[in-house]
Amino acid sequence: MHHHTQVGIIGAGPAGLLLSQLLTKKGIRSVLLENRPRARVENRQRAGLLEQGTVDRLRQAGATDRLDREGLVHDGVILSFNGQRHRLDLADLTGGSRVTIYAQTEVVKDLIQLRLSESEEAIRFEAEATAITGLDTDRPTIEYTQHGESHTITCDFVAGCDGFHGISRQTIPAHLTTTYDKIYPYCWLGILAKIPPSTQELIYAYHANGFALHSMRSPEVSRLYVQCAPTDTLDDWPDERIWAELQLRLGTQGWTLTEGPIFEKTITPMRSFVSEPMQFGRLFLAGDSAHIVPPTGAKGLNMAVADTGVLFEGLSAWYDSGDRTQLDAYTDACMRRVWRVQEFSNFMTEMLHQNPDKLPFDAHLQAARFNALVDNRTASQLVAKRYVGLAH
Ligand code: FAS
Ligand code: PHB
Repeated sequence: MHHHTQVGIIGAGPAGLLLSQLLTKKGIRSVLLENRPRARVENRQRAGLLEQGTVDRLRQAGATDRLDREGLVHDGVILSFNGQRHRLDLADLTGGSRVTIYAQTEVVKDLIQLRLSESEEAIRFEAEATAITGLDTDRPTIEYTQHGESHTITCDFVAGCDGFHGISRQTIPAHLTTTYDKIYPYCWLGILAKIPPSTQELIYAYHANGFALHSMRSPEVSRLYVQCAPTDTLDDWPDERIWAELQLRLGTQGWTLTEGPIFEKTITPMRSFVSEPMQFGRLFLAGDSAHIVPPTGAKGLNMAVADTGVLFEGLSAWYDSGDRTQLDAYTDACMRRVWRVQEFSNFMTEMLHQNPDKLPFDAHLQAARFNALVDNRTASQLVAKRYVGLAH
């Protein structure tokens, strides 16, 4: 079957869904192709922290009703170094900015609900984009398969929101692409546990045994992470070991972590990746299709939303007046922020994790970086502004 639309979007993650919703509110038609079933997309455990800019974009899309009711707004964050805790008062240090804890799964569910309530045809699930052609023309084509049948969509523009493993980035000719890749020698084991959080705010912990993070999803569900080896599997981490390491790494005088039933466990590799340019002809990449950051800085989802905002503004200008200036400058408009966020995510990651290859010198550097951050208000202000998404 053939279909024509204005913007063909590949990938129903946060980037693709938000772009589709923003375009629809602007009266610009789009079709969104997603190769996984709806349930799989809605239940994929990933990010949890939203910057104010992300909340603002979701509000512009009309997707914040539940977020306003259920999101947990945080004024501060706790950094722990071998059990010594230091609270960064985000609101004080940034002149009033905060972050919101609201799981990516819930953002995705809200956007899917919105899109399908407006049109059953808005999202095609189990529809895998297999090729993008005609990008050097004004009518590119997306080929896709769904339930064993082949289809095509022609459009004015293609938004490649298909994540790190999608086809969009691969469609840009290799000789025009430069990639930058850094793989860290450790991973995160993430769990969801049916227990009330043992802390009101997130705790990022440096410990000789390795990094740990205490986050949450609701007053009843805690989200926790421990650094593990890249060779580890879930079999290496029975519940008893997870709780023992979390107690040790997050622990401080007079505080214990509440333990309880773990109902989700995943191991996530840690990687920094950038692919330039983020566009080719009428194809524009947004989110993980163009870049990956280690989750220590809580930036992956927020960067995807920031790209989407830039792309939406550029498409709006083109449809309003035929002005292509913003679209032509899309990569440049995104890249400055992408590299600053890469630097922040790398800084937080290397300051807080145990690198198996590190020298005693490196351990002193980590301590010095941590102390410089917490002892100096100006340094604390800069880290706080970058954490909430102000200084990018
Ligand atoms: P996504 O990867 O979310 O979405 C891409 C979509 O495209 C997917 O649904 C995929 O199925 C679909 N797709 C791919 N190829 C396709 C094709 N050919 N045709 C059709 N559809 C196709 N970020 C944080 O800030 N904090 C975290 O704690 C955190 N944890 C993470 C854990 C894991 C395991 C992973 C992989 C990422 C994590 N991230 C985290 C980063 C994550 O949140 C991403 O930044 C975010 O999902 C990016 O959103 P999108 O760019 O929309 O890409
Ligand atoms: C989460 O809640 O999943 C989360 C929060 C902050 C991070 C990473 C993950 O830096």
